[in-house]
Formats: sequence, C-alpha cells, structure tokens
Amino acid sequence: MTNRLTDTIYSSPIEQMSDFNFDQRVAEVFPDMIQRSVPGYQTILHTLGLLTERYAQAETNLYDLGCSLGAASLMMRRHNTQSHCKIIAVDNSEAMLERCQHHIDSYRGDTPIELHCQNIQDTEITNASIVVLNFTLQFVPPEQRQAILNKIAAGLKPGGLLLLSEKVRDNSASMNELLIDLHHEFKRTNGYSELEISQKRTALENVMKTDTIDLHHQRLSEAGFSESGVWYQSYNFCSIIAIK
Ligand code: GEK
Repeated sequence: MTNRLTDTIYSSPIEQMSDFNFDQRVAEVFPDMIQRSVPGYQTILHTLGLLTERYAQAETNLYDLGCSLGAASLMMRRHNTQSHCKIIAVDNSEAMLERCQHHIDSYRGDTPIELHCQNIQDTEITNASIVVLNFTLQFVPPEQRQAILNKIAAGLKPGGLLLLSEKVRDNSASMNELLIDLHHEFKRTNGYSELEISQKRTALENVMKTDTIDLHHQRLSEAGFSESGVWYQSYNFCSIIAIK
C-alpha cells in the first residue's frame, strides 16, 4: 500500500475515552496501524498466499471475513491458480469497505472479488475451500463465536481450510502479563508512545475479548474440524490452521 498515513489517533490525551471502532479515521491509517501493532502481520499474509496455492479448489468460494482493506483477499487472488473461484470479502465497517474497493480496483487479477457490508454473524458460507478470519473473531462477542465456526465448518468442502489469527490470552496469568509486556515493547519499538499504548488498550477493553489457544482448539473441534494447529505465534498473537 502506498502513501501510508501514520496512525496518531491516540497520540494526544483523550478525556472521554470511547470504545474503539472501525470508523473513517481508523480506516485512513489502518495499513500503518496494523503493521505497527500486530507482530507477524506480513508473515501471516505471506503464508496465506502459500496456503491458497495448496488449498484453493476449483469452482469454490474463498471467504475473507472481516476483510478491512482487503489485504487477505488480494493475497488469495494473487496466489489462486484454480479456475472459476470467487473471493467473498465481508466487513461491517462502511469506511473500511469503501477504501477496500479502491484498493482492490487498483490491482488486476483473474479471480473476482465481491464485497459485502454485513456482520460476519449473518454471512452465509457455502461451497468454500478457504475461509480467513485474520484478527476478526476477537471482535465478535464471545458467546457468538462458536456459531460462526460451526457455520464455517459446515460451509467448507472436505479438505477445506480455515485460517484463524487472533490475539490470545495465556492460561497462566504471569505468562500472560509477560507476553502483553513484550507486545507493548514491540509497539514502543515501532514508535508508539506510552500514552498511545495505554489509551489504545483502554479503548479496546470492551470490544476485544481474547480467548486462550486451548479454547480456540476446543471450539474448532466442536465445530467439526478434523484437526487444528498453531503454525505461528509471536508474543500474544497467534495464527491457527484448521482443516475440515
Ligand atoms: C486483514 N482481516 O488486514 N462483522 C464484520 N466485520 C467485523 C465484525 C463483524 N461482526 N467485527 C469486526 N469486523 C484484516 C484485518 S481487523 C483487525 C482485520 C484489527 C471488522 C472490522 O470492521 C475490521 O475491519 C476487522 O473486522 C478487524 O487481514 O484491526 O486488529
């Protein structure tokens, strides 16, 4: 992405802190924000490319749930070699989708990408060979997460793949604190101030509820995936592959 605008949303003191939401201001600086906040973001996208080469099946749908600006959709499109596939990218933020459309239009590719502005809780999953939840499930109320995984498993073809990336919580409170601390160190290294780190943490408190990796595996198994495994972890950020 060119002309990356710097994320300064939490750089000045905010008196009345409201919950974080994916509005126009966030959409504008999103490439910079995610790059400087999520360890391994590029590695995960790169690996999604490799997984697309292996798991995309001809005449199926590839879903990008919580697509933001479409980075995962573009990666799947670039690496898909199967015929008659369709990429379905979903997000409930209009600001994100508007920019996503521009972004997608500025690259060429053979596989069509359809954008849908809706809650992923309402997305129908059918005839899928790949589903991506790249740091999206963490924003869905916890009690609704199992139902989403159930419908993804039901909508995937045999041998289909789910890529689930999440910020996670460790089983041990002390290990959890250490991982959070190391992540904050990562953000400091990337130029965020103490004020930015702490105000963002407060803004996310009500909207992002993290689960343990054990709970993710448990849900995936209950949903009907035959296996799931962590292929990447950096501090408290992890990415899981689940196969139907
Ligand atoms: C990437 N996957 O660049 N329904 C639809 N969209 C939602 C919902 C919901 N219930 N809740 C949140 N979102 C992307 C990055 S960002 C991750 C994903 C982050 C959307 C929200 O609008 C935002 O665009 C995205 O999920 C989460 O690979 O910011 O940490």
